[in-house]
This record gives sequence, structure tokens and C-alpha cells, in this order.
Amino acid sequence: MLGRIGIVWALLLVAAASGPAFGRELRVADTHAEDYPTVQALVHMGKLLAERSGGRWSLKVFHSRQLGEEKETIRRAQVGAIDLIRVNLAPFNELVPETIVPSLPFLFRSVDHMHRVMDGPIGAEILAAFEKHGLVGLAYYDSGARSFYSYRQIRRPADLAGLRIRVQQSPLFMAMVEALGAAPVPLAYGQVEVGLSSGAIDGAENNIPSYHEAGHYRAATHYALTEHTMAPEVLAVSKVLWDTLSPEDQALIRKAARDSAPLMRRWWDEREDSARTIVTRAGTMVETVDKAPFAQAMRPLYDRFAADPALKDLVRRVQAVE
Ligand code: GTR
Repeated sequence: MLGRIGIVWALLLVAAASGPAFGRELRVADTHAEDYPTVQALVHMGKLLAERSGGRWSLKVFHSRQLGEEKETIRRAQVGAIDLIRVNLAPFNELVPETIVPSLPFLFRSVDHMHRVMDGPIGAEILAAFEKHGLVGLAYYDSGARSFYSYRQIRRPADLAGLRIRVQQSPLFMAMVEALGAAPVPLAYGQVEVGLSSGAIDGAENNIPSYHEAGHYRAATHYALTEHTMAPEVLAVSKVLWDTLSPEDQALIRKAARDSAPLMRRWWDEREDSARTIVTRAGTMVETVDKAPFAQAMRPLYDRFAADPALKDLVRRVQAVE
């Protein structure tokens, strides 16, 4: 089995290394299942790309972690073994420091505020920051707001004290959980369900569509609407591929990515509603909480993670967006 996987990777690398690209099927990785809005949006992007290039370019979407967990797909895209990746901003926090800002807790005042920031020049500036790290940021997809959940009810930070809470592989996310007095457990998405069902972890944090999709709701039946971060999803392309493309093809790919985002947003809103209905019917208690004590406990993270003057300025500019 391992041998076969090795051969597949070797073939992918050979394909990636084969000179200037005038058109081919591009491989894109997503951790989510086939019917998830991010994956559907990538399929839509592939259609746009094929139509607009007269069939020269197309996308093959490898969903459900077929090309690895998110951190692995980032590394593989950097070396050109995967062409495109759809990943949350959090796993980029160490590689691309600018991604820390839109991941900060309680930064955005609402989803609308997040859209206004990320659809505008600040969002573009953060996408441009990927280029120094072997990737080219193309577009953002929605990810709603992330909240904490556990088998225990969470009303205030003290309810999380001592609990082992899974977080994404990001020092900022680990610190968010520590700030609440809980013990962070950084794990890849694909390992969370078994962690919860085996009792190795006591809870996690995510948006409702992922909480539902990954089956976390079966073990963690209390979902507290802390909505502590709205870090969106990002779509990025390998710079190894990018540098072989003509400016026209670069523009084509960038535009197809951007044009897939509005439909994704609609599918996202529908999915938030349907996932919430399903988990509620299955017995989840979706509960509102007073967010103020959570925000207060996490406030020192701004000075710690956005201490750099450029990041501090970025935070200030995000907050100034009406
Ligand atoms: C989801 C996100 C994934 C991944 C996952 C996680 O909401 O769409 O890209 O980041 O969360 O928690 O690992």
C-alpha cells in the first residue's frame, strides 16, 4: 500500500516538473467530503476554467483528504506536487504571518464585516503575502464562525478549565485555548472524530458544517456559540506551476477562483442552516453564551501574536473598516 502511494507521488512530481504548462488537468486538494460547499465550489471553478479556456485547463478535485491532511497538502503544493489547495487560514499561521490577523479571536464584528475586509484591499494584501512562501493566494471561501463544543455544557471560560480541546495546528489557536484555562491538543482534522469518540480529547472548536460533517456532534453534544474566530478558507496555487503560466492563463485561473466564491457563499449559508437542523435533531444543544468573558480572556493574544508593527497596523486597519 505504502509503495503504491509512493509511486503515485513520484508520478505527480514528474508531471509537475515537466516544463511550461499550456493546459492540463490541475490537481486540487480539499480535506472535506464531496458534497461540502468548498468542494462543490472547486468543482464549479473547474467548470468555469474548462469553459473559458476552451478545454485547455480543467480541475481534478481530490476531496476527503485523498492527498493528505491540510499541513501536508500545503507542503506538497509548495514543491509543486499538488497544483492547488483549499485550506483554512489557521494552518498557514506559522508560514504566512499575515494570516494571523484574520484568524485573531473576536477581530471581525460580524460575518458582513469579515466579507467587507477580505473582499477589499486588505484581503488582497494578505493573499499577496503567500507569494514569498511558494504559493499564490487566489481567493477566499467562507467558513462562518468557529465555536467550542464538548460533551459538557460550556457557558463561561471556567467550564473549559482543564479540558483537552483539539485545535488546528497553529500556535495562535493553541494559545486561544490556553487563555481559557484548557489544554490545547493540536491535531489534523481527520483525527478529531476518533479523538472525541475515544475520550482522548474532551472537545474541539469549529463551525457547525464541519462539526456536523466530521461527526463530532455524536460525542460532543454541547455546542456553545462563542463564535471566537472567523478565519476564512483560502484557495492557493503552487508557485512552481504559476511561474510556468502565461500572464493570460494566470489571469484566467485567478478569475475562475474568484468567480467561484459568490456561489460558494450561497451554498455555505444553506449548509449552515441544514447542518444546524441535523445536529439539533440528533440531540445537540446549540447554546448562546455571553461572549464578553471569552473575548476578554483572549485579548492579550493580540499583543503576543500581532506584536510586529506591520501586523499591528493590519489589525488597526481591519478594525477601521466600517
Ligand atoms: C474546517 C475547515 C478545514 C479545516 C478544519 C479543521 O472548518 O474548513 O479547512 O481547517 O476546519 O478544523 O481542521
